[in-house]
Amino acid sequence: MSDTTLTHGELHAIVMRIFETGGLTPLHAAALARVIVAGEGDACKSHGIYRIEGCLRTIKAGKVVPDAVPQVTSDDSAIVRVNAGGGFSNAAFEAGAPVLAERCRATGIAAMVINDCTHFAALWPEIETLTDMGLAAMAMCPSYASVAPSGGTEPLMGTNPFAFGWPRGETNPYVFDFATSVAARGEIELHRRAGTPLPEGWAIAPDGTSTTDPEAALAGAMLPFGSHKGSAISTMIELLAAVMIGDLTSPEARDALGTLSLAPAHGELVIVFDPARFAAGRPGDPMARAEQLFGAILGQGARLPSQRRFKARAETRAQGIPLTTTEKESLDRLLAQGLDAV
Ligand code: NDP
Ligand code: PYC
Repeated sequence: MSDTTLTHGELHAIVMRIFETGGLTPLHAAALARVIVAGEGDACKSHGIYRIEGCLRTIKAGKVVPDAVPQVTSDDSAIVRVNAGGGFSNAAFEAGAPVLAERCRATGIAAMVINDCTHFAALWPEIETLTDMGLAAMAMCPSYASVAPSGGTEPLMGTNPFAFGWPRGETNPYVFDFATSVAARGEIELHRRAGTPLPEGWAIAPDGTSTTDPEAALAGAMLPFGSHKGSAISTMIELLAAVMIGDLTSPEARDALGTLSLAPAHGELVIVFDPARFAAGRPGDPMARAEQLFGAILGQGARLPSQRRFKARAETRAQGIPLTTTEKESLDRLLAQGLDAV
């Protein structure tokens, strides 16, 4: 049972004011508020309002440029570059997305490289921006070293999120978005705050033994999902979205930041595809064929990824976003005290 209910617009206004009070320019305050309200509104608590304090701490520590202006460069190739200038990734993505879509329309496939950004967000808001334009999309980024490779015992990879989306016209898109660790680090932090144990198999303690204690997990290492398979996908992300784009790998991002309690700085890679261009000259409509596949999945009683989120979104748009008294008091405190609150 919630104690307060806010509309998406009301929560956006509060979160934006918190970030402006914290020193972000309106460009960044608005972009951060959009992804945080999207997370809270879609019941993705690990990337909702709980992230505000971490962003403010990162600003206070001088680890992000609060008034950075993203620089977009493109030519007639498929690669669009956005230099975030040390600012948060969200405004950089928003600046580059229309150019990325234009390049994809021209070439059938295009990639956006975001460099020198501070990154804390879920990837699905970006993916949905692109599926709304009728494009298939994938996004990935490193994080900071907190996950041991399968068979190892020391943090090396990040929680390295990977997201994909397929457009479905007027229907909500097909979207998945997950950490390549068993769970996002934010989930472990939420267990720590709630005083609840972790499920088995999420993490190892500093001595390398399996643990369900969130404190020991945060001090030790998280584990990749699907053992060697998740470990390999996470390694691919380090290669494509760090090494290949000339930006920091997860161990480099951790060393540059010197802590895991602030938001890390590194790069991000987004790739978009125009399904009609790829299917040109081949039998069948790719959109209709995709619908057959989704129908077959649902026909077995399985659900599509993001269905839970879309249901939560419909509910919070109709009834407001539920917040506990503690959460509302925390927002009030952050608004009143700004950076002094963290
Ligand atoms: P989850 O494990 O909660 O969910 C992963 C995906 O699987 C979601 O798309 C989810 O859809 C879907 N899903 C879950 N259960 C089922 C099911 N039974 N059938 C079909 N689909 C299902 O995500 P994570 O905890 O791994 O990641 C959470 C967020 O953390 C992501 O948004 C990610 O981008 C973010 N993150 C960001 C990082 C960063 O550095 N910026 C680092 C790591 C993570 P649904 O939501 O509808 O349940
Ligand atoms: O939840 O793992 C996570 C995470 C790390 C950086 C941003 N989110």
